[in-house]
Amino acid sequence: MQPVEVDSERLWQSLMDLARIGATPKGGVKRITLTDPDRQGRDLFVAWCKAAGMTVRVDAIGNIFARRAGTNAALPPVMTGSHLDTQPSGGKFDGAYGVLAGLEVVRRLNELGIRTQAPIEVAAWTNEEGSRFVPTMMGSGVFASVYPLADMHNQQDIEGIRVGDALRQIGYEGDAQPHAVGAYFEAHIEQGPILENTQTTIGAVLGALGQRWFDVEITGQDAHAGPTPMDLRKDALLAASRLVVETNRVARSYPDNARATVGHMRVFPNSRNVVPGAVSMTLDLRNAKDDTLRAMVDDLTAAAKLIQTECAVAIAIKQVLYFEPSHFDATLVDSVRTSAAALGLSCRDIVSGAAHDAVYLNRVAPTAMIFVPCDGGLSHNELENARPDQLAAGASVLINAMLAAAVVADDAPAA
Ligand code: HGY
Ligand code: MN
Ligand code: MN
Repeated sequence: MQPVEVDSERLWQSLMDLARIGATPKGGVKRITLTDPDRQGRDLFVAWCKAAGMTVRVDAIGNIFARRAGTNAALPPVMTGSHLDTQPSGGKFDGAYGVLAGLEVVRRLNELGIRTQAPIEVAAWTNEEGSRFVPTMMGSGVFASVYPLADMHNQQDIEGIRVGDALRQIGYEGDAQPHAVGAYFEAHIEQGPILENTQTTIGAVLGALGQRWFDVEITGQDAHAGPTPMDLRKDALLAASRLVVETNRVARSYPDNARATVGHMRVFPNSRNVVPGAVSMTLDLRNAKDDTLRAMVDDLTAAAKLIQTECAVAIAIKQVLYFEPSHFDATLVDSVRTSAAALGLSCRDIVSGAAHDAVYLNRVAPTAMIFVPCDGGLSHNELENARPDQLAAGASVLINAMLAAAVVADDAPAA
């Protein structure tokens, strides 16, 4: 069968239509998980899926499953998808691309009258970003039995709102039960510079870095900024600042794609003429090798102990997330390469610095990802951008890889 290509304009238009929901002034998107903009994005996706003749189910953590029937309902679906939630200053494509590329696969199969033996399913996973509620990839984590549902319903945001309550608030607490998955593919922008810098259109993703996230509480003593001598201070922000520098040092001194980030910090009492008495901050450490990741953590923990002594503060470090480096299914990764070649697209192997729902689907089904470039490798930024032709190329690789996995029931004439 000739390789199938998707409708580039229709995919682009759907991305732009969805991006209007939660649009931000600089051209980004803010659809924080389980807020009303997230609900609106979900509703639009569900409406589009129903218009494409799909049946839609929602599970108890809000994951959406849109299914196109196959000729053999006994077969587990070949699934694709990603997430509709975004970072607070997110872009139009992170997550949305993978969900709408999946929808475009179904729209295109409908158009061409191609039937598959296995059902085709498109998923929109709840709270992939982990920005409002920890952990990241929460919905796919529940689906893959990494996290107990009840625990996730009880997770709270910084205002003390529970996931379960927020889910009910937007009307997305469903009752669909976990189900088998025959294969899972996820299309995503790379969110880094490699594909663009090497003029490559498709990334065949081998796996993703392991991650360890920590919450850090630093306790010193609020004091007056004038009369308090420098050597008597218990300055929590000074300690935090030194920990930020050490975090950066650790990432720069370890191999295997080491990454370390302090992305969130709150200073108390946050008043210009008070020595900060407390700081809450986050640590995000990543590495391609589990033992190197462990060594990074040990190094940073030792540095924190020294800072604690020298700054006369208390530093409490609590791990809130851990998953080891993941390796995707070799056969499916090869089907990505084969589909790219059949379409005449440049393709290279790549390891994902970001985590994706595919990391957890990889625990319950053969899994692979398809990357496409994004401008300047920029993501988690309102200026995130990607080219329509490359987004369509990735979706065309997706449709052909999925057809191979789902097995075409009959060779309907291509339109
Ligand atoms: O942080 C990540 O890797 C993903 O964007 N949640
Ligand atoms: Mn993403
Ligand atoms: Mn993201």
